[in-house]
Amino acid sequence: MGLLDNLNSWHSDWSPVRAVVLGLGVTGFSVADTLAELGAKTLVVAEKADAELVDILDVIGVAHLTGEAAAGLPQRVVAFAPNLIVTSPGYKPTSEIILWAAQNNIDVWVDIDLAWRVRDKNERIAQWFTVTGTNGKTTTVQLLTAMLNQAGIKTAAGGNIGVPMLDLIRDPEGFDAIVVELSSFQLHYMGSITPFSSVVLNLADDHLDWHGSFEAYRDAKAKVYENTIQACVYNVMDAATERMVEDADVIEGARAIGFTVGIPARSQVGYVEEILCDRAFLDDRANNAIEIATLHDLNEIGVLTPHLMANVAAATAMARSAGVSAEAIREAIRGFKLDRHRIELVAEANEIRWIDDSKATNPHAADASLASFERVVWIVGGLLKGVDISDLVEKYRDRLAAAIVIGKDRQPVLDAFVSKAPKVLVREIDTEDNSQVMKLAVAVANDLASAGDVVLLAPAAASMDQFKDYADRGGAFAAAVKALIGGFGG
Ligand code: UMA
Repeated sequence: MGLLDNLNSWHSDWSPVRAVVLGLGVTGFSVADTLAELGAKTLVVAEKADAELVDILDVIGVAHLTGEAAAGLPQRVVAFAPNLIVTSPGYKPTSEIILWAAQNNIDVWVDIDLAWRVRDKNERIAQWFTVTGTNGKTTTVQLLTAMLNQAGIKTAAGGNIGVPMLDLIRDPEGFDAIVVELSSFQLHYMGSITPFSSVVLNLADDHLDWHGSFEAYRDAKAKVYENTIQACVYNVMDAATERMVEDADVIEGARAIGFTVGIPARSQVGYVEEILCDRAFLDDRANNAIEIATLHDLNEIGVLTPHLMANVAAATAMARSAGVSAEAIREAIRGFKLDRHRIELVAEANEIRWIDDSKATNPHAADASLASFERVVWIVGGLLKGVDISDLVEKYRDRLAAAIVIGKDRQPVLDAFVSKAPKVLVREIDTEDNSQVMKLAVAVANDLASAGDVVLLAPAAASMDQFKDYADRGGAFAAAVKALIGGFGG
């Protein structure tokens, strides 16, 4: 057995560990801080690093290498002779240090692996509920967290949602449950953990440039089901997720539970007309179902769309696997509000609805959004991350009143319209001034939209080419809409 195999507890002896930590964002900092506390020898390597975090590393006595010196495979890393590398999720598998680690049989972990091993820091050891998928992760994680808390199970949300897992593990009070949002990047590097219940919400192209291929992306996502104890929750409407469950090695007794926006079969959670029903977690599931909530309750959350219904059903299946009552789930749904920039109605005037779905950063998310409306003036484009948008353009061409193309590299999007939807009216926003992009796009949309249309910002692309992030992009849209037509009823 190697050194690392014995390191399964916060209370293990971590002093023989010589760890290189890659990256100094939220993940890298939480890892370096934890390793320092555990007594491991640590060297942080990050090209871009926040000066404030570097100062803290100096205070806690952690060595670091930043800027140019951190590029490629620094000699200092080789000389440090690490027996462990803990990478931030953003590092590509083709990064020089990662490749070097593989050649030299040095284990590469991500923060999730370290968090799993030291989860016994507190006497209160949380059960982990893992959530991944191309879209809907954050909403589902938040819903499930609310449902578990409503049932009196002290729960926090962590992982890709923005709170590093090691921060939760080191919380002085601890938690009964942690809902862990896992990105495909984290899953790619992640070793073995034992989640209580797990879910893959859906699977579509995203981050293909990072993973190298769709298969590699899918295989990363599928890891979320491995070693599940209680329930592997899959999407009945997405056969790929069911196949992942079939292929997974789970703990004996773990059940496969489906969720759907249609009528649930046995061992599924879904909808019978207006009612969210559980046909999985009751004895007489052959003949019966438990009523959980109504569409009226869901309507309280935000604009009622099929993917909101799917996310609620998935969270419900996960909560029911932990024995949460129908009442607690219903209360949690009634009290829940969607985050901003997720199919958010920002204004309605002259029978035109203006909807901000800036969070739709890939075609799959935009697909769910476009499917929700009859006739759309679509604001689309941005950083495509190696994903082809033409299928989406073809699928919705009959619903599009017009398309307004933003982004620095508009050509692939324009080409998709030429080849797949030549009849759709397309306008290009061509400006070097990023502060003008949304103003111009909204002005054009206002000219092209007619009564009954939805003007939909669902770019199917990341935002960083013209905006700080998706929130900034959505904010710019809402501000431009309000400046032009006023808020509701303007
Ligand atoms: N760095 C390099 N070289 C690289 C890559 C990164 O030097 O090739 C350095 C940067 O200079 C910086 C650090 O690494 O010092 C940043 O690391 P990171 O990009 O892994 O980001 P973190 O700040 O640690 O945040 C990560 C997630 N980011 C990514 O996966 C890109 C956050 O998800 C997550 O919330 C956080 O960990 C806590 O778990 C963000 C995200 O965009 C929201 N996720 C993607 C998505 O949801 O689609 C996967």
